[in-house]
Amino acid sequence: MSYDHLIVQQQGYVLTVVLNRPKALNALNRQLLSEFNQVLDQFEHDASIRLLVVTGAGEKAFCAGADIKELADLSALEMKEFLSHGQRVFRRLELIRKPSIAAVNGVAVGGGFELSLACSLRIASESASFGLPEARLGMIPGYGGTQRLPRIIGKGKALELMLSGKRISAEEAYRAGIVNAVAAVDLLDQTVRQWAESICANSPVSIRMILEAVDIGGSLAMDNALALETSLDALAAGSLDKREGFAAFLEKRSPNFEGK
Ligand code: DAK
Repeated sequence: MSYDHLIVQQQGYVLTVVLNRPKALNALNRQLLSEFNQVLDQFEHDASIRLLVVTGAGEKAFCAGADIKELADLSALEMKEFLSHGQRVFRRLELIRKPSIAAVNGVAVGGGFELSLACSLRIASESASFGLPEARLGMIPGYGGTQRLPRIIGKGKALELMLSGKRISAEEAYRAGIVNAVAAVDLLDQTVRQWAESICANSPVSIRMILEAVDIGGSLAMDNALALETSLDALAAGSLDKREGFAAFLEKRSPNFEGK
C-alpha cells in the first residue's frame, strides 16, 4: 500500500511509519491522519507485526502538531471533526494492545508531542525538543495531552509545560520522565531498533495483557485494578506462550513465542 504523506515499511516484526511532510515539519492534516488510521488497520490485523515505530521525515522535526494552515480555513464543524478524528486515531493506537515507540528525531510540539504520548515508549535524539504551545494559540492540548502527560510525568511538571507553552530539550524531557532514552542523532534508528527487538522477543500475549492492565487499571480503584490484573494474568497463564516461556527457562534456551 502506498501513501502520499507516510512512508511505511516492515522489517522483521517491526512496522515503521514515517510522517512524511518535511516541508511542513510533518504537521498533521486530515489526509495524513486518515492514512495513519489505515496503517493502524494493518498494525492491528497483521499477526506478523508485533510493534510499531513512529518517526518523522527529515532532520528537523518529528511533528509540528496540527496543520495550522489547514485549521485556519476550516468551519467550526469541520474543525470539530478534524480534531476529534485525530483524538480517536491516537486513542486507537493505544487500544490495539501492541506496543509502539515514538522515535522522536526533532521538534515534537502540540499534536506531534501528543502523538508521541499515545505511543507506549518515547526515544529521542539529542536534537529533539518537546512543547505544548496551544495556550499561545488560544487553544488547549486536545489530542489527549491534558490527560496523558500528567499520567506519565505527574501533574506539576505537566502543568508547567502546558501553562507556559515553552519548549524543552530532549535531555530535560528525559529528566522529567517523558522520554525513556536519549540517543545521539546518528544512533537514534539503531537504538530504537535494539529496544524494539528486545520487546518483540518477549511474549506478545504478555505484552498485550500488560498494556491492557496498565491502560484500563489506571482509571480503576486499586482493588478493582488488582482484580483485573489477576484475571489478565490468569488468561496469560493459559497461553501457549506461557508454556513455551516456562519450558525454555527449564531447558536453559531462548523462548520462541508465537503470541498464542
Ligand atoms: N502547521 C503547518 N505548517 C507548519 C507547522 C504547523 N503546525 N509548523 C511549521 N510549519 C511550516 C512553517 O509554516 C514553515 O513553512 P514555510 O513558511 O516554509 O512554507 C515550515 O513548516 C518550517 O517552519 P519554521 O520556519 O517555523 O521552522 P522553525 O525551525 O523556525 O520553527 C517550530 C519550528 C516548530 C518552532 C515552528 O514551526 C512552530 O512554532 N510551528 C508551529 C507549532 C505549533 O504551534 N503547532 C500547533 C500546535 S496546536 C484538539 C485536538 C488537537 C489540537 C487542538 C485541539 N481538540 C480535540 C479540541 C492540537 C493542536 C495543535 O497541535
